[in-house]
Amino acid sequence: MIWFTEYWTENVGLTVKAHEVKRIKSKYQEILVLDTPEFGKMLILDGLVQTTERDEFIYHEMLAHPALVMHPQPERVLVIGGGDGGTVREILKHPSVKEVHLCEIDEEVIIVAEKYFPTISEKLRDPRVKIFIEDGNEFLQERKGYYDVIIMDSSDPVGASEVLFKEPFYQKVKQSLRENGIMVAQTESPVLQEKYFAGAYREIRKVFRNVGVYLAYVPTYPSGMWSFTIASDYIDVKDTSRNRERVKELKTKYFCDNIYACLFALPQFVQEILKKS
Ligand code: SPD
Repeated sequence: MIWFTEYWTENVGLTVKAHEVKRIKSKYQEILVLDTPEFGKMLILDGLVQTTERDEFIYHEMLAHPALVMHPQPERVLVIGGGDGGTVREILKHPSVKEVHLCEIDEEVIIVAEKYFPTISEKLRDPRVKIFIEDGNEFLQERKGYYDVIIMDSSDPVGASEVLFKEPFYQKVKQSLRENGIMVAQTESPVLQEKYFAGAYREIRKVFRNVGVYLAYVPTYPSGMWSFTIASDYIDVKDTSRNRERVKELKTKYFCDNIYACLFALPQFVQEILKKS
């Protein structure tokens, strides 16, 4: 057994007692798989928890479903990052989806996910899924006006992922959407990463006409309070009276019609951060 700590700031972190299952150095990062009593297996990239068997459904459902429900008929979906496959699994619960492209820079993440996280990666080989091992920023150059929904399932905005939180990248995302297109991104914790959270919101607002922020509780992410930012030029993404009947048809464990109905109910302090950003 070892003790592993993810440092959320210089002063606080998440510490778990675990068996080390696998540790490898890929071309891009250190990939660590731990097995823990409370959270099951955990996938950790460069010291940062990406997903755990116990709470992954919360993040993946909340990242994928709101945008897919709001879109009138999502057929072509792109995931940038998300090599563990959890977001792809959720996307495929929407019967209108015909094609999912997954653009993951690090093939080793997919290999590790398929070996150690079968319940998360189970849909990666579905015939509707095409995997591209590429840099998301470069991948979008070639995909003008193609997607109905683009989902940024990136890691935190440090190192290679930093560019995925900036205006030029969101411009490319916008150009890659077709009419009625919607994008959604994971945008960090308003409690412990206010700078990144507010920064992402500011950059997305420079590019898209309609922008909304919503939250979910993800126990193994910094502070537990996690944010998602959804945006579209065509669709009023804050109108959660849209397509509510489709929510009831989804088999989910966290996302549900009540959560959808008040998706944009934000605590006062989060509203204040957004107002001043
Ligand atoms: N601090 C953790 C942020 C991780 C966001 N991406 C996770 C990828 C899981 N599919």
